[in-house]
Amino acid sequence: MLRPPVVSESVIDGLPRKIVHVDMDCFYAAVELRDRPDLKDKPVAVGGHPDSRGIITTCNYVARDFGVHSALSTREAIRRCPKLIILPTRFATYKKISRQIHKIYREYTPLIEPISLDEAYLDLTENTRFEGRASRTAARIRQDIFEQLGLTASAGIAPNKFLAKIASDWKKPNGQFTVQPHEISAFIKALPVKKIPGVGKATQAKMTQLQIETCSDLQTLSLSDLNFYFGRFGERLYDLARGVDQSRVNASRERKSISVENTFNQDIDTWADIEKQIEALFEELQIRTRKADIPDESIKSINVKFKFSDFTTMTRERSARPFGLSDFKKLARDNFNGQSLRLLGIGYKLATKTKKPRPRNQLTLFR
Ligand code: TTP
Ligand code: MG
Repeated sequence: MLRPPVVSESVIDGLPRKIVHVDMDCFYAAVELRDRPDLKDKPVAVGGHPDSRGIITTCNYVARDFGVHSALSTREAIRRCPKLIILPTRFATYKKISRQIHKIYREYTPLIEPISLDEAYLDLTENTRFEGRASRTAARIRQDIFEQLGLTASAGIAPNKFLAKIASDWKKPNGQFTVQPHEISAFIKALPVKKIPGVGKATQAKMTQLQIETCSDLQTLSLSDLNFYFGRFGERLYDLARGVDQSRVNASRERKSISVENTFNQDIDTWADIEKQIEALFEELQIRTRKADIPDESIKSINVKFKFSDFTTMTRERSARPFGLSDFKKLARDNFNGQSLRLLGIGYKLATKTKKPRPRNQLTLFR
């Protein structure tokens, strides 16, 4: 298979880049604890009520020691940690604080790509503070956030977005980690494949079957092997396994859709299997949607994607509300024709903010 040679360092237009990924520490819980310092050493979660089938959005590190985590049902969280204190979510407050965090970022660079309320990529390639040293600058940004907002953040600094994102998790909470260009090769070899964004449970299971645990193992597969086992994701895996990611920090990104999909180890062809898959995918879609802070009103339609064993693809969409689990099931059921499937996906299309065209020349109004 023909493919351009891999660029060993993350270079775009001949320039090595300096990317920082900032991720706030237990964001919603940290905001709540800022107002309730008396609860600091107690297990605290933010989320819904146990009686109303609520779920935990996040919790502090004390609660994490009990096995409480994001997306767990509140009922189960209380079972694991009976003394858990559950505070209600205050989205408007988190949004306001997120805007304040972005104001700090803008003092350092205009190139900011928000991922969720608490997570963003910054491109510091052109930054001249601290002699252009991105690690020192990232430390300063974290310090500003702490001094101005009383919240801690972690950061990853690397020549590309993929490595920066992984690195921000390395010294969490309240820490940072830098991957220098010459360290990429060693860093990536030891990296467990489950740390690669996009490698979910199904891909991970397939990799375990192939005895692939680290990116070093993944590097032994050829591009055609990767295509064979992982479909279109194979090409991306080829790059990521080598620490290569050419994607740019996109400051004007507007999300147009959100979707999740699963390629099966073995094709499925019964409605019962498809239904089970839709249930699992729906749960994942809910988590992703909540984390990206997408309000229900901005969902325009739902869609279901089938990829058949002959690799042909069919997508079906429905724009009539409601957009719940049973609606995804119905859309799939109405379009499933018994052909075996190698992949199933579901997603939402989102309304985008339409920019009103500005009048070309205001003066003409007064003529
Ligand atoms: P994360 O950055 O994933 O988690 P976190 O900031 O709480 O903790 P960490 O220190 O590990 O980064 O998510 C950011 C916020 O998004 C989190 O505070 C709450 C919200 N969220 C949900 O509402 N549902 C979810 O399933 C997840 C994962 C997060
Ligand atoms: Mg976070």
